[in-house]
Amino acid sequence: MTRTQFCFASALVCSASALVCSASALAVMIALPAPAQADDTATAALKSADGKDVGTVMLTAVPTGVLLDVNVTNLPAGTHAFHIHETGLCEGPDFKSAGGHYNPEEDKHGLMNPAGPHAGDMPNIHVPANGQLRIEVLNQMVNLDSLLDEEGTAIVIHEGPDDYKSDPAGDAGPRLACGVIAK
Ligand SMILES: [Cu+2]
Ligand SMILES: [Zn+2]
Repeated sequence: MTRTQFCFASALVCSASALVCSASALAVMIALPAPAQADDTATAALKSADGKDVGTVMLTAVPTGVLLDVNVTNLPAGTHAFHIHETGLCEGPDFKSAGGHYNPEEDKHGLMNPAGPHAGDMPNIHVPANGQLRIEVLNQMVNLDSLLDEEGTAIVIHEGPDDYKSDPAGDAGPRLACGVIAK
């Protein structure tokens, strides 16, 4: 749409042939600065079971997968499983609506499972006593376009740690926080 609109705009001023018009529209687009919300990023706003804001995850498409910039606040101290789940729906308080782990290849669960892992399996996060943590995680098993498909996907943080081997969910306990991955 944007390109078409540019084409009309420059057609008004240049009154040249359609071919020249397309060429100048392209030149205008190249000269524009990148938009604030680029096509290669997404965000998940994390909410706790009682609906409080507990942080954000910024996702950026990179050549080998997706880089997640995780910024959590007000979470209980300790080691928590950190996953991408298969459905973009976070209904508290149990967040079961987010479904199982994101697993398009139909593998078994666990970073240490010879028959795994799920694409949505990621290392545990370790939240310090003040409840705040910022870390960056590279997931090379996913790409951003697939995470944003029709069903969507969600980031889920669990009460306990992922043991990296118990199928289907690492024995990580209840879901503490959830955030839909969205543009
Ligand atoms: Cu999970
Ligand atoms: Zn898993």
